[in-house]
Amino acid sequence: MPPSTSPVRQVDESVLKAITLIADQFAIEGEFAEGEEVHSGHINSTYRVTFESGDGSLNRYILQRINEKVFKDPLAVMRNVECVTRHINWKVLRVKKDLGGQTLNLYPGRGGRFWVAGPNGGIWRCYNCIEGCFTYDIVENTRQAYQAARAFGSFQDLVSDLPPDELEETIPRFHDTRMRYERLMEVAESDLHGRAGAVSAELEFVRKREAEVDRVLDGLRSGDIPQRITHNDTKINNVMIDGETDEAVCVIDLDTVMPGSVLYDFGDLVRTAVSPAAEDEQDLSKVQLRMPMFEALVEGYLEAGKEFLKESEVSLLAFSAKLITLEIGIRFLTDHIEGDVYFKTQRPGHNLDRARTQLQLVEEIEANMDQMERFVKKVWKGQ
Ligand code: GN1
Ligand code: MG
Repeated sequence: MPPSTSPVRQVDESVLKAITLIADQFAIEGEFAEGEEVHSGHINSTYRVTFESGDGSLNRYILQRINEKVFKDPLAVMRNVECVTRHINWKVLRVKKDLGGQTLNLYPGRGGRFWVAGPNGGIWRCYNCIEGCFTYDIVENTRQAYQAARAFGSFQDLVSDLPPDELEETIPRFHDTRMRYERLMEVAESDLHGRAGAVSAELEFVRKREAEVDRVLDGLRSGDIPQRITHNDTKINNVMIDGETDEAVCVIDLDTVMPGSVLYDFGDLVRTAVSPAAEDEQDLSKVQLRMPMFEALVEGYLEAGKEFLKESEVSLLAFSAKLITLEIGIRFLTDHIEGDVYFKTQRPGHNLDRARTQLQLVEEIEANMDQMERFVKKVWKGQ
C-alpha cells in the first residue's frame, strides 16, 4: 500500500461473523472468503469483503453501515445515493462516454432493495470495489491534485442537469456556516464538560472572523450564487486514484449529495489537499499551504467546470477554501467542547487537534489569499 493511503484493519471474529451475515443478504455471487475494515472517514463503518465464485475467482465489495446518529433518515440517504448513481451511470454510458473510468454501483439486497437491515439494527448497503485504486489522505504530487479536482468538477457537471429538489436535505443546513458559528458559541457558553476555558484562544480566533461566515450564504439567498446538486464532502480521500497512473477514477462517499453550492465542494478539496500534514497533526508547524497543489486544484477544477460555472462562483473560489476550513475547524471545536459526540475519535483531545490544524490552515490561507485569487483569475481568463 502506498504510504499515505487510508489504512486497513483486520477485524476480530465477532465482527467478521456479523459482516458475513450482512454480506449474505446481498445478491453477491459466490461464498464469503474474507473481510477487513477500511479505516477512512469519521462517520460510517466501512468493510471490504471478498467473495469467491464457483470458478475460484475472487471479487471484492464494499459494505457500509450508515451512521444513523448523524444521518437521522438513512433511507433518505439511500434514495439520494440511488438517484445520483443511477443518473451518473446513465450519463457515463450513454451521453458522456469520455467521462468513463469506473463508477459506483449499489448491489441489491436479496429483498430487492438497495439496502438491508442489520441484525443489530442499522441500514447497510453494498457497493462495488473500485479496483486498482487507492484513496489518499495526503496528496503526494500535483498530478493527483489536478486529477482529483477535475474529478469533483466532472461529478458536479454530471449531476448539473438533475433538479436540486430531486434530492432530500439529509442533514439540514449542513454547510450553513452561520449556524455552525452560532452553535459553537452556544456550546462554549453552556460548557457542559468544562472544556471551553482551555480553548479560549481558538474561540477568539473564530470570533474575529465572524463577518466571513455569511458571505456564501448571502450569495445563495440573493440568487447570485446558484444552488446546485453538490457532493458536500469532497475530502481528498473521497476520490479513488489509480495506483499506477495517478489518474482520478471515481468520486466516492455520496452520502451528503444534496442541494448546495459548488463553493463548498471546491473549498473542502483545497482544505484537504494543500497541506502536507494530516487532518489531526499535532505539530502545527507542519500545516502549510503548498501553492503548487492549490494551483493544480484550480487548473483541474476549472478545466471540468468551464462549461457550467458562473463568474460569481469563480470569483469566490479562493475565499471558499478559507470559509470551509474555518467551518470544519468550528465543527471540530464544537465537538470537542460538547464531549466528542459526533466525529469518531481515537484519542483524548482528538477533535481539538483536528480543530487546531484547521485554524492553522485558515491562517496560512489568509497569508496567501491575494496570490490565490490572482491565480484563479488568470486561469479563468485564459480558458
Ligand atoms: C466527515 O466521514 P467523512 O470523513 O467522510 C464529515 C464531513 C467533514 C469531515 C472532516 C456527514 O466526513 O462533513 O468535513 O468528516 N461528514 C459528515 O474530516 O458530517
Ligand atoms: Mg463522508
